[in-house]
Amino acid sequence: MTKTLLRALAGETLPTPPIWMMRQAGRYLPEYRATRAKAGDFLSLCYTPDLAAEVTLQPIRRYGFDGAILFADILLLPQALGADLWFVTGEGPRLSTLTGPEGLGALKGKDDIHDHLAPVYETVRILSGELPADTTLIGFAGAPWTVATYMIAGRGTPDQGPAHALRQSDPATFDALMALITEATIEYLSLQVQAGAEVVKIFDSWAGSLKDEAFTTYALKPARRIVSELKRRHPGLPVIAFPRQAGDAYVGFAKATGADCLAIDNSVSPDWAARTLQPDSCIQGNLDPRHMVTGGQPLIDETRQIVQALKAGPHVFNLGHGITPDADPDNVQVMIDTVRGG
Ligand code: 1CP
Repeated sequence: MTKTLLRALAGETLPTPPIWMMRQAGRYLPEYRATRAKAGDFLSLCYTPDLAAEVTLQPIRRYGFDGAILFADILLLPQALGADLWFVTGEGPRLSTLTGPEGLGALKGKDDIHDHLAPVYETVRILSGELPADTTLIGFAGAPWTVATYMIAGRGTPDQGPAHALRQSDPATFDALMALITEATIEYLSLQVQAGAEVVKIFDSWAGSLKDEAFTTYALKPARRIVSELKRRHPGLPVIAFPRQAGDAYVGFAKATGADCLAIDNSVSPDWAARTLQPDSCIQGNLDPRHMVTGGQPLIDETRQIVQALKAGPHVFNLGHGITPDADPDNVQVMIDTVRGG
């Protein structure tokens, strides 16, 4: 196995960690903005395989990242299940809201999503033929809880209030929605793998608002179900789990779910992660994305500190969350040079 990202995910400790970056295809890159303008809008970009493949490749050409993440969005799956989805410029995604059993009953079944998602699988196929031989192709989906928060509220929410309210007021509807998303996610990721994705990542961006038992029920258990079924269907498939802002609940998460790699956000210290989490799995992370905006010596110092802290075990260098549109593309190069050159 020559691909460094696959080696790290298989548990190998490498002299230099492989690197990729969440939202590496995005608005901070002028070439992304140009292709997005050509597509017209964000969803057309996601559903036009040639253009989605093009923006996936842009950061690989510019920086030579070790991983390429499929360009798509976690909200395409709810749309394939029948939710309305649109993006409001300058504000973000909007969906129809799901408030009770009628909304749930109107959704499609887990196996009825593939016609809608066919362009995504086509993007994966194009990429698997076009990526450099040493670049690993990463597929992804949102975790059920995070996807449910958007389907219920119809938008991003600071505290996931509507989803918490529904799980308390109508647990039957909420649990059935979680089960549908979980099973549809398995089908979706499985077809990404068949199309050529070599790794899959499960983004639970809002896992941090689940505590104790709720975390176990709505973050850990669905991840365990998805990982075990995917590995049953695709033996040896590496999985990265990202229960963002999980804090103490990061401990044991990789073991309990079967994930090969735990992605951590930048609220936890890499030294703590090395001691507490890395004995169980590869660790991905966790530079504060603000450094991509501010740059300078603090960027170099913190990058070195993370590499140093995690160098005794398997590590994939990444940010703790997505790079933001106001980032300076030159700072990304500084980060990469620091990781690779010391
Ligand atoms: O061009 C634009 O205006 C769109 C900005 C953008 C981009 C570049 C959105 C809208 N989605 C994406 C692509 C995307 N989204 C990728 C592609 C690959 C890459 O990383 O390069 C991935 C993996 C995602 C995942 C995603 N979408 C997540 C999980 C990760 C995270 O950031 O926490 C979430 C929560 C979303 C929903 C979403 N899509 C877009 C926005 C602005 C949001 C967040 C909305 C909100 O909560 O208000």
